[in-house]
Amino acid sequence: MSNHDEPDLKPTPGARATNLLKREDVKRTMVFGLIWTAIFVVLGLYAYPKWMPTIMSTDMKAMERIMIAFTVISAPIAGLVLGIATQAITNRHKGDTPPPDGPAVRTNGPVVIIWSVVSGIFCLVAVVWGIAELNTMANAATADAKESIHVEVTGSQWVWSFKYVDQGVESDKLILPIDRPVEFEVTSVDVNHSFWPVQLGVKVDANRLQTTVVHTVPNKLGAIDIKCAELCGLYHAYMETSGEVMTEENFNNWITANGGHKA
Ligand SMILES: [Cu+2]
Repeated sequence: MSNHDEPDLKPTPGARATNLLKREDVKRTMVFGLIWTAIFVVLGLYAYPKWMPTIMSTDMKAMERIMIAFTVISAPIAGLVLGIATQAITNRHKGDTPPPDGPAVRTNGPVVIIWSVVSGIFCLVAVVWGIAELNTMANAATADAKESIHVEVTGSQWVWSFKYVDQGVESDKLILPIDRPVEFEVTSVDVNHSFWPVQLGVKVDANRLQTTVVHTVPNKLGAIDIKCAELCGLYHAYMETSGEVMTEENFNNWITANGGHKA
């Protein structure tokens, strides 16, 4: 459809990007995207901390920080996807003939470069943050190794059991003294499970013939929920038990009441 005066040149990628931003539907998509982004940022900063389980260890505090930060970081991505969806839903084509497709975004150099670089940076942040956090936890475990309580945790379809090696007590409840490091040595007698004392902010696989170790320090009195975080069969969802973080004195009383001895 070119006329004699204007040569029919393809627009450059830069011009295509600028033209894209001038389109009415693109502007609306961006406004919707910004609104969704703002909603997720508010959710991450204010709602998540309220919805999270009680924080009963520094590990759980670190988990909260990560969840909040990752929610805020990924808010623009969710915003973009939901922005496009909202625009599509609120601006449906009416009539019989569908309009022709626009040019594919994958051939738009600047857009492809921006989104590759931005998602690359997001992934790098996630990886580096994760490694740093793991390192912090490993260092704490090493530093606390001598004074830790050792609890052997065994998963089986579909119950948890806890053995206090040094105290000579076995229990189906996880009882821990406050402010004392604990080392969980986790295994399974059948299929793979995952040991998850929710409020302590740690989670580790429970595998047959293997012992996986995880360390934490409970720093708040109260109830703990213990769940299985690995689909392990029919009653996986019911593989729960309760626990409690109590004072050192109450813990020792509980140990002796169950036939154990102070270690
Ligand atoms: Cu399970």
